[in-house]
Amino acid sequence: MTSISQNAIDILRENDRGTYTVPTKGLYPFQWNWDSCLTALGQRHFDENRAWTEIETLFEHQWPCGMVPHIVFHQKDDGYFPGPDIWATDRPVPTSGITQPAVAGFALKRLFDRAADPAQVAPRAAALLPKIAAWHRWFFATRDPKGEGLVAIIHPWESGRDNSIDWDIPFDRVPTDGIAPYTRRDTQHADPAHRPTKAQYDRYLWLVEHFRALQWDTARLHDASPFQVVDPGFNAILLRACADLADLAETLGRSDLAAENRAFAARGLAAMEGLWSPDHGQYLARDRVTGQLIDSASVGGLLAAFCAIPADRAAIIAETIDRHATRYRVASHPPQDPRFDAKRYWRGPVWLVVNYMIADGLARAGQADAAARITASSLDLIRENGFAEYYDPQSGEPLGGGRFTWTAAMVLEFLS
Ligand code: 9YW
Repeated sequence: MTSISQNAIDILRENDRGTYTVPTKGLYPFQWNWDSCLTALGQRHFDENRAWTEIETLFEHQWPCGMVPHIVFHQKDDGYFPGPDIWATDRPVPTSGITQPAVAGFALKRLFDRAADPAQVAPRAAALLPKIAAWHRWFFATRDPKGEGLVAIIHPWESGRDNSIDWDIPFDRVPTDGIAPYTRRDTQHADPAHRPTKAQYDRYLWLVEHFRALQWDTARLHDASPFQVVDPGFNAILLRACADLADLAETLGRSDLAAENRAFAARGLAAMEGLWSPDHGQYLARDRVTGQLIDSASVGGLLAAFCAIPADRAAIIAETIDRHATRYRVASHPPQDPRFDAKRYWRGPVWLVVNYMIADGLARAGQADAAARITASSLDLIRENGFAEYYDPQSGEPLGGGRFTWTAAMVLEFLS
């Protein structure tokens, strides 16, 4: 019998396109930002050199302003919508015009710390360091214009949790009039009942067309967007990346970048307190347009444990995960909420990448048992149901794309 680690390696090799890895064949034929950074963590277990290349390739497509786009369209492929013609960002190699969770700083530090020979990879780390620092600088300059310490996403796709219940209220404000007719491709690869709705796609597209009309001038898009949301999960990833990048910068003799990123992390952590909900026992997203916290206890507020939140908050998050009590943890939305939908993408299903980051954060915060329960549950899910894109948290049914890259990468991490 083939071991799950060998299966995971086979999937990572199968989806490898030489210098970048596709999330899965057919459904997602390009390079996605946070997928790649997490994929590198899996690749390091069998090919360290290849893992570094994955992140280096992504940063070759960083925009001059510092933004790292959420998709790099390396090759033509009509199997995905919206493709490069819709984005029309006018980049040498086409990319999308929005970003994704900034997990690169965390991934870089982990690759460096766990390298077989850190001295040998130090030059590669030193070359990536200022690029990641420029991305972080871009975030705070363009997505936190009032200096609150936390950044906003301006499109649900940026969160990586596309159709989360968190976005329902602010997303209602996005109009749909005037969008060009389009044909979705995701619903041709996967069950439409497990994907975002047409009403959501219309709004995704309206925002893309709106930003395109502003020539993708990233300095203007935040204020011009009717959708501005401060997501605790997205910010936790960025703040963890800032703290990790600061440590690495110190080690590599870049005390300027260390100081800058430490300051981002400290200010952001203080501001995270404003997102805490004692009633829900977790953090919540804030609608920046209205200033209101959004009453949606999704996994984004549990993912906050990935950054250095206070230990008592991490303990409460561990209890909240237990209280939601799905057979497979961690559901992207708790079944106790009537809006929960066990099979629809980010409105209920379990995603292994999120599990990995929550478990990592809880372990660091002294919640070793809670972290171990997430790891064990994640590996059960794979042994029983294979390497899917996401899973029903109650039945474990595999959903979305199959032979999925970042799921495979996380398995190698969970097993290590
Ligand atoms: C899309 C690739 C991406 C992930 C996102 C996930 C989904 C669909 O797939 O997005 O069309 O971009 O929501 O987090 O990066 O795996």
